[in-house]
This record gives sequence, structure tokens and C-alpha cells, in this order.
Amino acid sequence: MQITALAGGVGGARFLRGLLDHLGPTAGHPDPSDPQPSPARLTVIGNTGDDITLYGLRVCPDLDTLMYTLGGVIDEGQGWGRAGESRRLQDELVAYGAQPQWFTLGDLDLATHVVRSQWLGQGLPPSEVTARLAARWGLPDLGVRLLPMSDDPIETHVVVDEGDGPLAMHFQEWWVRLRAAVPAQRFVAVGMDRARPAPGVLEAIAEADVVLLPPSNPVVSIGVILGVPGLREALRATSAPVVGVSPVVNGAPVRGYADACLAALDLPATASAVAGLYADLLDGWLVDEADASAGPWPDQVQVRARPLLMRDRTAAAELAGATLDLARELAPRRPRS
Ligand code: FO1
Repeated sequence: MQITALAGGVGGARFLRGLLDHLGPTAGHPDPSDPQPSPARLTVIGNTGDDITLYGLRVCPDLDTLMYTLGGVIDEGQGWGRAGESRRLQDELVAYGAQPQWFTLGDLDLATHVVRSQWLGQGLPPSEVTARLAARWGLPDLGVRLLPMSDDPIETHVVVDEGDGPLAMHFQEWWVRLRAAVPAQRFVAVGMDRARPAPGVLEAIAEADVVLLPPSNPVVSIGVILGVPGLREALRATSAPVVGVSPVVNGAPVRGYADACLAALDLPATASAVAGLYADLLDGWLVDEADASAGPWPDQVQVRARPLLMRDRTAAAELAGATLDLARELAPRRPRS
């Protein structure tokens, strides 16, 4: 079974790790003399709108969170960054007064950004750089192919008004420095109009048996991925069922500030409002048991209620299994174009 998933950072990564736990080990290397592992069973299309250049280095938080989580080296407590991290380099930067100081980069994590920036500087496209980085953490051996949504630079900016009129800032400044406490008026994906899907993205959607929307932020993660020209159309046209998991439980995001992002679209933080954002492409929708009777749901979407909180890896694997069960029930689906 070929699975394709669209994913943001922590919630998406934990769900997908649960999916791999549920699926069990890959067939491994069918031919021991061939260094190539089996073909990917899971293609993850990651959000790159959160990407930022700091100290001259390209940082890709969502791709790295996916890579570190699936590769088993994530800082579990934070949900992002490397386990066993130290901060010596950042302490030096602070001592020099280098800016910004509101974004923490650990020493081990910095190596990823240094090598990524070096390879990008040598002219490799982001999709090739991502594949090289992911290979170090064994993702191909897990049957996982990690793709950026686009090789073109796209950065999410947030327009706020702190009293002096509209001001645009990078998404990370709003999310990390301001903790989304200043209301966002709107989000602008800078570069989106000229962007194309990265190589392999449209094929992974067209050739999938199942497409999953894990519990990621519907506006600044999944919403930004869906904004890449051609991607939404590909999801409407695929014959694979598209099944999503609500990132909102009982009126609050499971993690992060999805409520502040939905408010910028004049939407409440409800599983129903999030489903509405995907209405043109969604076939199945998993909501928490607390939201079982909290529609309305988009026409033709099959809704199932399950415990959605991924308290541990077992819970995440059970949730992923329930998502696949619903997808199997709905396959094959008629394209929605
Ligand atoms: N999130 C924070 O709240 N504070 C940080 O200092 C921070 C640093 C950071 C460094 C690397 C990385 O890959 C992620 C990092 N994150 C940090 C998480 C990230 O900013 C956001 O959670 C995501 O971009 C939203 O999906």
C-alpha cells in the first residue's frame, strides 16, 4: 500500500511515527547485494512555509521535526530539536549580541542547518538536500520518502497590528517570539504565486492508495501546503481516499496556536470548521469522541469518533490504524474534480 501524507511539525510527526509503528518493519532489503532499500511505502510532503534564514543558515523546522521524530532523535519533551542537545554556539552568539535571540538553535541541530546551507549553496535543490539529510537518519530504510512541498522558496508571513498600523513579520517571529498572542490579521505565503510542487509531489498524490492529513495546523501547515499551485487539484483528482485527523479537540487545538490561526480566517477552533477547510477534497474525517455530535460536517465526508489524544506511541499507532481502517472502508473513491 502506498501512503502519501501532508504534514506540518510536531502533531504530524508523532502521528506518522505512530503510523510506522502500526505498519511494522519494512520488508527491508529484498536483495542483500543491492544497497537500495525497498521502495518507499510512505511519502511525506512537508510544509516549508515555516522555513527561515538565521545567521546565514537555512532552517526548515517542520522538515527537521519530521526527520528527527521518524529517525528517533527528537527531543520528546519539546517536540522539536535534537535529544541531548547543548547550547554552546548559541551562548556565544548571544555574547556577541547577534540577533535574533528569541529562536533557540542547539549545537547538534545547527550541524543540520550548516550542511543544508552548504548543499543549497552548491546548487542542490531543497528536495535533494532533504533526501540527503533524511538518509542519515535512516528514513529510506523505514520505507519513508520525505519531500518538501516545493523546491521554490515560500515563507509564511503574518500581518498584525500592534497599534501603529499593519506590520508584516516572519511566521516564526509571531509564533515563537509573540507566542501568537498578538492577533493575526492575515497570513501571506510569500513566493507562493511562482512556486511549483517539488519533484515527486504530484505523482505521490496521483499514485497513492491512501492520502492522509495528520493532525497538523490547518492554516499555517496543511493550509500552506494546499496553497502550492496544482496540489489541491491533485488531491481532488486522485482516486485514493483522502482521510484527515482533526487537530482540534473539544474547541481547543491539541498543540500550538491553531485557534489563533483559525481566528484570522474568522473561523472558530472546532473540528467542524477545520473539516470545512478541506471540504472539496476530504472523504473521511476522524474527530475526538468529545466532538462526535459537534457537526455540521461537509457533505459526503464520513466522520468517525475516536480518542485523538496521542498520549504515547501506542495511542498514536492506534489512531493511525483507525485512520487506515477508515481509508480502506472508503476506497476506491471517485475523483472530486
Ligand atoms: N519553537 C519555539 O517555541 N522556540 C524555539 O526557540 C524554537 C526553535 C526551533 C529550532 C529548530 C526547529 O526545527 C524548531 C524550533 N522551534 C522552536 C519549533 C518551531 O518554531 C515551530 O514549532 C514550528 O515551526 C511550528 O510548526
